[in-house]
Amino acid sequence: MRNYPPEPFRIKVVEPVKMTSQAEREEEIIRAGYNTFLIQSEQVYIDLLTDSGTTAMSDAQWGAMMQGDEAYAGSKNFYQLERAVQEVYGFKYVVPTHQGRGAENILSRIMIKPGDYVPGNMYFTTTRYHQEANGGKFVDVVIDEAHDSQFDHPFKGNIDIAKLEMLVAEVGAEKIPYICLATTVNLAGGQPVSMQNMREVKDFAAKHGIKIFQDATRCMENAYFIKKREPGYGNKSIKDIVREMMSYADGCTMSGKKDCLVNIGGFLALNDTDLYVKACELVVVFEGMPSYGGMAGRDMAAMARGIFEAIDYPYLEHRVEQVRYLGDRLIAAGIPIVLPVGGHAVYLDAKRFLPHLAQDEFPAQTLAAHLYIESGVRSMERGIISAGRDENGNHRYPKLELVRLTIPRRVYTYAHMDVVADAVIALYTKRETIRGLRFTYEAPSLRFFTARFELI
Ligand code: PLI
Repeated sequence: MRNYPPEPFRIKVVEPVKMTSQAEREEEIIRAGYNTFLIQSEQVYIDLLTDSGTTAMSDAQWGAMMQGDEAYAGSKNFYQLERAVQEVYGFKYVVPTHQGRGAENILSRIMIKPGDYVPGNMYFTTTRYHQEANGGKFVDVVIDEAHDSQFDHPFKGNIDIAKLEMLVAEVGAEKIPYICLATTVNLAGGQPVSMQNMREVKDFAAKHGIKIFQDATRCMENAYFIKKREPGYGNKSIKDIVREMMSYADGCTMSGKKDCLVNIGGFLALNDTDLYVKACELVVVFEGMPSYGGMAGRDMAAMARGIFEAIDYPYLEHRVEQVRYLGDRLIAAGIPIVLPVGGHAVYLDAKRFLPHLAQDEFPAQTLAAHLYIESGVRSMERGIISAGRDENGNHRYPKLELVRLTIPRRVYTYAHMDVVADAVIALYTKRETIRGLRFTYEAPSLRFFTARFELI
């Protein structure tokens, strides 16, 4: 009996993928230095590296691409995008950027002074990079449960208000330019934040004169969980839920490559006129004119359309439940994964999958490499390598040592999910034979993208 929502679309264009042999994959992973970021995409059968920019666009979005107005200034597609953001997110001003980190760069530069503290519900790599590059210190204020892979909590992305209170008592509210509230929390496993928590954070911030900026990268998936799990929201539309979520913030950064259903693009949205003026001064330096940021007119057209498709309930239900389907298959086979299953990915708990490896033998990096060898499925390390080094040059040791199986939007079928589940289960049966890795090359920042390894 089917217990999952079927695809609310039919397939008009197909992209053939290569089926490789295990010998070919062994050769490729050595060439890639055991880093799945460095594998050539043509050598991948099912690509679960990321859901970022890997979305299948709709026929309407491709149609909109043909109507790109590539004027250097004042493109009609900018106004379409601006109206879409105003209508769905509810913010007044929109600054387009080439992707999410472009918006993070601008926000961090206009808001953060050296010596400031930026609390957030768990770090994200690029977000923290920009906060720290501008002299800020990231402080994790997510609830403790988020760091426990086995703790089943409906809103595991929530902020712990007591941690915020402690930070204010310690450093003073004037040292906290804003709270960075991610919806959903990627590195906790795609875990949502409840509306109740957003309200509490807003009350707290208002009391202390602190602003709130959402990292709204996966806000639609967060809205889906609110609708499903939070009392009082079952009959509300996704759009109404998103509007309410955003009403508790002063603005947001957005990676359009996720919940705007496009392959490239992002934006910074704001309500404050002075901040908007400052953001426009910086966007011309780093991205482009305020009416295109880092995007072509056709990309803005596709994003304007994608914003509306992303709040369509059948799309969103299929998207999130497809992820849950994969998670349920792994849970049934006894595979250690992060609970509950999040909105965009299933996360394997590498510490429990490979308990014979110490964390500085890089269990998650190792597991991702072996899953590729086993099956041609590409995944991503989200553990000690992603966490990087601290100011003293030591590894940060995150509690969560995870491999992310990230499901692109509208790209794969349930049969693909079965292939992935079978591959993970097969690998689990021979887990004891797997050896750890050591670095042969490590970049000074965001090392996970380019690091190279060899077998210990
Ligand atoms: O990849 P960008 O620059 O468009 O967006 C950066 C970014 C910001 N916040 C969050 C929560 C993200 O997940 C994010 C990008 N995520 C990537 C690339 C990922 O693979 O998860």
